[in-house]
Amino acid sequence: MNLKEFCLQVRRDIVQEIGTFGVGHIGGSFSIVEILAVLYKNYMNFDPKNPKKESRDRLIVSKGHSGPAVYAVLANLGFFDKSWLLNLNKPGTNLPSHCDMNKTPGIDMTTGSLGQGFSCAVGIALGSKLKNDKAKIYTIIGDGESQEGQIWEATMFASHNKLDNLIAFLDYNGAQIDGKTNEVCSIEPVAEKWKAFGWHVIEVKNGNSCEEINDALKIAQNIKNKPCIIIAKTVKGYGVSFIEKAGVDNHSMNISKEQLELALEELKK
Ligand SMILES: Cc1ncc(C[n+]2csc(CCOP(=O)(O)OP(=O)(O)O)c2C)c(N)n1
Ligand SMILES: [Mg+2]
Repeated sequence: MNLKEFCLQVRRDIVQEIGTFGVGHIGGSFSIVEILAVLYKNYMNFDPKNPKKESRDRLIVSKGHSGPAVYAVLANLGFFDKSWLLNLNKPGTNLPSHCDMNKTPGIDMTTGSLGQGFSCAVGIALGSKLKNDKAKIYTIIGDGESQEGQIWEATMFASHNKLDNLIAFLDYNGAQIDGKTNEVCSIEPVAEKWKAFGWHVIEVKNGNSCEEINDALKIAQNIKNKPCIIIAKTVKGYGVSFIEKAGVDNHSMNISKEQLELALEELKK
């Protein structure tokens, strides 16, 4: 399966997860599909049969409400049976709405309280470096999440410690829970902010292009003495037209059985 087909499959699975439960964070799950696909397919060192393997690369999805996207990827890679996806968010499930490392094989950190996952990623990167481990630590934060003060404390700490084993993504989809990010509280000039905090910054014009994400990651692997952030302009809800068109209303959406069928039809190869 090539990357494009993999992304289509992942989006079909996300919409199935959320459509089966009836409601969920579809917008911010869809916006990071290409980032997840390129990371897991082209870069990360992991073993689905041994999810806690020593020295594995880690992914901390700090915007933990995008759990449904991560679960769809992990299921397709064989971390657990695909039937689990139909239990998203149900009582007793292994796949809660937000990422939980104690419930789901392949989840490296429990996240959902915005800002905290990124601090954990920085701590894990420092620990890994102190152990002389070769692992790379990847993390994804949101643009709304970037309004959290905790993000900037960790940003400063990461460059102070020269964490060149840490690669972050900013899922810059321009929207948060209650509106457009630049109307709620603009994070601009965001590239300059990260540079001023001592990070290497790579900007990706189309964060829903696997090629552009791959090119950025290729450069990021070889940055020495500083952590690296890939600022990826994405589209919230990318991949299904009625979800994308819902705009700021696609943060958490009800998906009816009819809408599920409509979305699956559009996501056919
Ligand atoms: C500390 C904290 N405050 C508020 C929330 C509620 N909340 C969940 S998602 C979200 C919006 C996040 O926006 P963004 O980071 O842009 O992510 P996206 O919705 O684009 O995926 C908010 C406010 C939370 N999870 N944690
Ligand atoms: Mg956002």
